[in-house]
Amino acid sequence: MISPSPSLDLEIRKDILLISLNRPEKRNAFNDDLLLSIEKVFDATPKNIKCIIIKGEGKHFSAGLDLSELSQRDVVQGLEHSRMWHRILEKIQFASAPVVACLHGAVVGGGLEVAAACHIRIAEKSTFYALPEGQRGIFVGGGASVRLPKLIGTARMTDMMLTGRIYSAEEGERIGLSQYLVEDGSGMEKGLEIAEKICGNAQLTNYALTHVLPRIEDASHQTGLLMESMMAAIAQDSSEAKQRLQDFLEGRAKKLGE
Ligand code: 1HE
Repeated sequence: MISPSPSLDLEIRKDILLISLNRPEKRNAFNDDLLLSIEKVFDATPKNIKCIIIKGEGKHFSAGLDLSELSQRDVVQGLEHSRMWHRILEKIQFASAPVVACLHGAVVGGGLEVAAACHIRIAEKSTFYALPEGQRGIFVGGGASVRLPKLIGTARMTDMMLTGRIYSAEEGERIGLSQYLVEDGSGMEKGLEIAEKICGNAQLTNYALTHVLPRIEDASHQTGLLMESMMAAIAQDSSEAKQRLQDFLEGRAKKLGE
């Protein structure tokens, strides 16, 4: 797969697609070129890819929105720009394969919004999280007000923006910003380990987790339960599920945690 921009490095390792934000001189701040390039990659992800990893080159994952592109926009352009972020981050959240974010250094503003659209977040100890929008006199525009409260609660997001509070990697793991906390320099190793596990799952299970579970979360209690039953029935009817259950019953399945 050829990268649409020098600001984005792509590498395919077997069935894993590695995406590197490559604008370290601007701390991987998202200008429109970088964001639209990400969209092109998610629109054209090869069918054989079973997991996607996103990471940042240099000392930081991302400094968020490229503020140099912000100042000249009027209201309509601002609305369209935020909706563009929504469109593209939806493509990350509802990608054809689960997305793992390997985080380090700054994960701030739009960088945190991109991370929140991913399914698994692995944070190296250097990671820190902030929403400087509050201090810059603006508001989040890349979906944080919908995705972040689901991870950390509305009260914590409100505090981050009202006070400029910065969460460390350790705190971030405790409150739910990342699922994993690893030593500096070992994020990619952990990312690949997690990606291998994801690749080993039945495709339909991964689909249920990344496409159906978030819809169930947004549905009413009763609708969610019905959606769960329907997904469960579809999943158990697949030939892959039947084979996996057979393998377990005949002692061929891996033990839990293997
Ligand atoms: C940038 C950006 C950026 C760095 N847009 N150019 N995000 C922020 O408010 C965070 C702003 N950035 C920072 O607080 C810091 O850069 C960091 C803590 C992330 C890193 O610090 P440091 O000391 O390593 O780097 P630096 O010296 O601050 O920046 C290096 C260069 O990157 C410098 O440019 P240069 O030409 O002077 O070398 C910076 O101007 C540039 N740079 N961050 C543009 N964000 C969908 S809405 C989302 C809304 C938001 O994301 S708002 C939050 C924006």
